[in-house]
Amino acid sequence: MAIVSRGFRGRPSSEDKPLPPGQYLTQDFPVLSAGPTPKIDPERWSFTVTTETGEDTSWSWREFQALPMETPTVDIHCVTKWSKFDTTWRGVSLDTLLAGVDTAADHALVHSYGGYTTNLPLEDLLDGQAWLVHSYDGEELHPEHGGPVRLLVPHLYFWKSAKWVRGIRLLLEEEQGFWENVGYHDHGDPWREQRYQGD
Ligand SMILES: Nc1nc2c(c(=O)[nH]1)N[C@H]1C(S)=C(S)[C@@H](COP(=O)(O)O)O[C@H]1N2
Ligand SMILES: [Mo]
Repeated sequence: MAIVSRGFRGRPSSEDKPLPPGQYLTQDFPVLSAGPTPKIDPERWSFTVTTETGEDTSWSWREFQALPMETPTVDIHCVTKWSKFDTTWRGVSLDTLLAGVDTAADHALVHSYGGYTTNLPLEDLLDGQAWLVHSYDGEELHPEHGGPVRLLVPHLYFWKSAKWVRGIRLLLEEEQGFWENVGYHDHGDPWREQRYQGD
């Protein structure tokens, strides 16, 4: 029944949601990587949060897998103008990872295996807005999409969602990442179309 009435309306109801300015909707899942896909053995994978005082908190693969998991369904928006609705992921909330971390920082610089970095305000990683995800659409995250683990910050342009994530540095003063350093925005809110520095 739902399919018949949806058919009469001509398109699935999810496409009635607004898109951020300048974006178009895509059904496929483009791969955008600034370099080669690194090979990462989960046995040797770890994730480390480093505070502004140099205090490290690390999780091995096994420790990460034992954390409480969530299954967010979210819309994603790439600065190259594609958006994808209702993507489903599985992973650990940054609230869980940062709960025991003592910091006065306002900024975060995310680091990936392979050398990619991206910066964002620390508050954009908190309050149910960001996850470290290991699955996409019910399957293990494919290496080209950031497996074994990527950051997911869907309310910001997708370049902030670092693939092959290995750690986050918490900073009192902002340090720019790979794209921000060549002119992309430090915050990157798609609804405010913050594509480039100065937007
Ligand atoms: N480590 C790493 N993470 C990255 C990138 C990258 O080049 N390296 N590209 C970013 C950009 S610009 C986008 S749009 C998304 C693309 O993710 P996808 O390839 O899974 O679509 O990853 C982001 N995370
Ligand atoms: Mo992107």
